[in-house]
Amino acid sequence: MSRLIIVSNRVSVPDNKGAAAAGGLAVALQAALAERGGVWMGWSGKSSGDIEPEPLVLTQDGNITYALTDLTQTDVEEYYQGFANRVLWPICHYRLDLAEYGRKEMASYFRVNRFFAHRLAPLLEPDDTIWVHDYHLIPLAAELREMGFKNRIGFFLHIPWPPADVLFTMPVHEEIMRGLSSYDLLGFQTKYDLENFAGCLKREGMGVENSPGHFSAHGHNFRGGAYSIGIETAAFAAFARKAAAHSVVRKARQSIEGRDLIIGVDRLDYSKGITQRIDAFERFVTNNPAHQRRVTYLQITPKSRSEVPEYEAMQHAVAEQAGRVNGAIGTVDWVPIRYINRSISRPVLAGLYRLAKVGLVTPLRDGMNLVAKEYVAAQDPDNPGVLVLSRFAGAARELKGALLVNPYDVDDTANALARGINMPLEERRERWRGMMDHLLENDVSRWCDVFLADLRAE
Ligand code: ADQ
Repeated sequence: MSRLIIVSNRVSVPDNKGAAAAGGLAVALQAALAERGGVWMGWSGKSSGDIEPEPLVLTQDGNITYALTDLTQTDVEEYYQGFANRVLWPICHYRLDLAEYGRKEMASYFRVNRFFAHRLAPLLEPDDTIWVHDYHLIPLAAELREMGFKNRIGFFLHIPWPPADVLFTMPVHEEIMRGLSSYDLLGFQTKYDLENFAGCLKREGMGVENSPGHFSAHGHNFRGGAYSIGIETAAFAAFARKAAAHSVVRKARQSIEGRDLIIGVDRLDYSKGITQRIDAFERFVTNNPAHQRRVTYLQITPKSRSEVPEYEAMQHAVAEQAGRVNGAIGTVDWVPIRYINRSISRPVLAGLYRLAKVGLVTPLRDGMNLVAKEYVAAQDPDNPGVLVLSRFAGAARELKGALLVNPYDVDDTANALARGINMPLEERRERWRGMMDHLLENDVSRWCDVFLADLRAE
């Protein structure tokens, strides 16, 4: 079996905290690497200031080599915070209003991809299979092809892919499309993302779809498919079963004092619809006085990308909004919203999901959304909670037992909350069983195996 080379912006180098600390994706990719042997390369997360980064730092763990590089401060600002997070991220989440184009940032994006290709090249062998992850690294295959590499190279996009009218607002959309066309296999989260990609290719005659999922563009034939990412379902369910004994989960249970718990868990990001969700919770309580003082909404939101101004502003906006709602509808003995800005270990998170009667997952746009899947996996089969899920999350294509909502419609989400809180046990069990069976079968290891098998198939 040929070696596997994974390239992603950030790399999960194992630490002594083990699998409980690592997310499902890291665990699955490490397992795929261990099976085949190989390399995981990416950015260390560190800046080298204004001097050229030192050579790659290589760490060996069994048959896996972790290869990390620093980036100059200019590249951190222009490639990572700039083009990746202030152009591609908002565009792919349909937020044209937040995209900030700059020539320097665009140039840095392509320059850093060339830099990655040159740093990776000495580690490559002719029959290695290369799997590139996510929007930071779209041009990487084109750079490697330019250097003469003929390896099979696949790409998986973790975020949504927008339709042509949205993508084409980006000045370098042609170069981005050419970059994608240099891979052998493109993986998207859902068939809608794949359709959007095919539409972008056809719109200006950049390429053709010869048969479903088979494309020709820029002189290269390649395939595209929908590969919905999963979680480590069985392991996550096991965390949740054992979590009741955990002191943090015990304390959380005591503090709810018999109230119904609604849980939201998201990175702090404008795509996650947190402010609309708080509005919906307030509307739910106001419209359903019987639930006043009988429900707690726990929103767990670690800060992310605080160096990007939109995220910094959001941090203040959400905290202020939660405070305002608590002031408006709370009472001396009831704090309706608990808002926590910190990272929680996966076993504890699993236990908190299990305590919650409703999992409230309402992104305005999301590639997949793993929180929705984790919430389902963590439920007690005898007394499962209800998932309220945005129709604009990729997960909505799979989780048919969820109550689907339009997160822009505050009343819709508020009504679904009421329905979820009051849902009879029999219906909850039936909805949950179907989703859980699906998640057990389509877990993250399967996702990984299917993508790699397709990438290796000629
Ligand atoms: P994200 O946008 O980060 O991922 P998501 O899929 O929900 O979104 O994954 C978030 C992960 O972070 C989950 O595993 C969750 O448990 C964890 N997490 C969130 N808050 C946490 C907290 N307070 N403490 C600890 N862990 C926390 C991107 C795309 C998604 C896509 C994934 C995977 O934006 O659409 O589903 O990649 O492809």
